[in-house]
Parts: sequence; structure tokens; C-alpha cells
Amino acid sequence: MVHQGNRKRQEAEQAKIKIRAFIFDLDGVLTDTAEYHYRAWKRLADEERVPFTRNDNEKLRGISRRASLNLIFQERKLTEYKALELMDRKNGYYREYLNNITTGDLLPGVIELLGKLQARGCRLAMASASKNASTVIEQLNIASYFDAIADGNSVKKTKPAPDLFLYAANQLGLLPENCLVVEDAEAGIVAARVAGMVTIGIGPPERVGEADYVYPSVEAIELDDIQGIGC
Ligand code: B16
Ligand code: MG
Repeated sequence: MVHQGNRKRQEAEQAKIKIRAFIFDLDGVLTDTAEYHYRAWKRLADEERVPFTRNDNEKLRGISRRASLNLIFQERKLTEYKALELMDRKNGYYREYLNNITTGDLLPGVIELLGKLQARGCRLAMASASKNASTVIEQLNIASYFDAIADGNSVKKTKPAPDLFLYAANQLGLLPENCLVVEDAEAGIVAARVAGMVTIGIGPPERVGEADYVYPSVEAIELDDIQGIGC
């Protein structure tokens, strides 16, 4: 049994080491499933005669299936039965499109970055709001890089709540301050900051400007810019 005082000291030591793990979001960071989410929601919206544009799809970045449904169908009073049927139908279309995903769908620079971090001894995790995340990373053939997976099935409250990232840190056995999150969604940056983690935002400053570091793409990330990497 670890003495209480020793444990506190160990935790303080661990916190001083700073960044020991990188937690990657999936959609918009490792691959672009947003296009497939768009096509699936669009097919559903057309069938239900509800307006839905690519611009509307941007608002769904990083948020859960239920929150997406609520945004698209906000004008309609849906029974729970109907809501579940609509989400199931959309997910069926989405999973049809997922069959086409291959390693060719990895975003530029992803494999190089994962390899570099692994070679340095950094722990790696994936944290996605998607309940389909495991299928996607299997198809991308990158599952073996990750020491922990947190997805839409792991927690009740997804982004912008911090739960998904805290779950990933817990799976890694690390404190939040030892983790750096790479995210493309505003909701994801909010979640990671609330969790007390360092953040890299991928995309325009209007969207991810609250992050500690902002890059236009994963390929543009410069590890030498990041303060306090301890792996
Ligand atoms: P599913 P991320 C998110 O993935 C998507 O950005 C978001 O558009 C989607 O609604 C959400 O996953 C849930 O996906 O319907 O497959 O459970 O960016 O957190 O990797
Ligand atoms: Mg994302």
C-alpha cells in the first residue's frame, strides 16, 4: 500500500514532468469523417424534408449524434421513439459510407507525427465523441498506436464536457496536466481546457483560437514549439 504522503509526492513529481501523453481527436484531426457525417445527415434531412446545408454541418463538428439531431430538427417536436429512429437511420447511412475508409483517408502528417511521438516514448490516446470511432481507426489501420481509446460509448457527457478527455487520462494512468489534446472543434478545445490539459487547435483561429497552440493542419505541428514536453 502506498502511504498517503508518498502518493501526494509521487503525484506532484508526475505533474512537474508536464506533457507525457498526446490525446488525439478523430474526426478533423486523424481523418475527415465530417464529409461522411454530412452525406448521412443530408440524406436523412432530405427524406424528412428538413433544410440542411454544408454550412449547417460545420456546427456539428465534435458534438454528439443526439446534439446534432437536436440542431438539425430543432423546428420539429420529436417523440423519443422518432428521435431514436432518426439517429439509427442516420447511423446506418454513415456506417455504409465508412466501409469506403482506408489508410488513404489519414490526413497528411498523421502517421509521421504518431511515429515521432511513439519513438520519443510519449503515451498516445484517442478521444472522440463518435460511437463509431473504433471501427474508423481499425479501417485506418492505426489502432496499434494507441494506449487508450475514449469514444462516444465511454462517457455519458461528451464535448464540450471534459469527461471524454478525463476518461482517456485515467485510462493512461496520468494526471490531466500531463496530457496534451489535439482537437479541431471549438467544443473539443473547451472540453480539454476545462479538463486542465494543454491544447493544440487544428484549423482557423476563429474556431480554435482558444487553444494554447494553433496550426492550420496536423502536418504543420512543430513539436519544438510546444513547451514542457516530457517524453
Ligand atoms: P457518431 P470527433 C464527432 O467526432 C464528429 O465530429 C461529430 O460530427 C459527430 O456527430 C460525433 O463524432 C458523433 O459521431 O454519430 O459516429 O457517434 O470529432 O469527436 O472525433
Ligand atoms: Mg473533431
